[in-house]
Amino acid sequence: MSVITYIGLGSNLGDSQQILTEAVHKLALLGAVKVSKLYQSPPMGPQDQPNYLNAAVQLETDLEPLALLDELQRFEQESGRVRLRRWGERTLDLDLLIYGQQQIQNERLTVPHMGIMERDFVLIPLLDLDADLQLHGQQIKKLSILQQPSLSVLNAGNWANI
Ligand code: PH2
Ligand code: MG
Ligand code: MG
Repeated sequence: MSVITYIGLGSNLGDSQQILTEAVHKLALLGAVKVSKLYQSPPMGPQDQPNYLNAAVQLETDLEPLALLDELQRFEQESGRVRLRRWGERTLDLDLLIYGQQQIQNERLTVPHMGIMERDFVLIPLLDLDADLQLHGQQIKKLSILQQPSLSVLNAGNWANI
């Protein structure tokens, strides 16, 4: 049975738009996808790193959570993933944000993804995909962090050509 999942995408090394486009095409092999706008956002964490490109994908898939995580990690590796330091620059980051209504906590995975509620570069792309999305019993669109967003829209169209 298929489940609605949400994946967060980020990149700030290499040709980030190309890298995120390829990631969306790979995600589309796992099920039906819907893609958010493409955003540019200032780095959270060390400030001596480039701005990020961020987006989110809604993926309807039959994969179980850990099988989906395996695929995401494979796609990160295939992109030539480089990750230099915690919160630091990386070629491709694919985070499993939401998996249906499930709460998951094990050594490999915490879902909903931790830190999600404090990150406008995650929340705003999610709202593109579902304006009424709820997290931890709260309407995302009502969160106060969204009143002063730090990110900007880079491409509001079909940037991933999907
Ligand atoms: N990801 C990080 C660290 N900092 N900052 C922004 N703006 N966007 C990200 O995706 C991001 C970050 C590590 O995953
Ligand atoms: Mg991340
Ligand atoms: Mg990650």
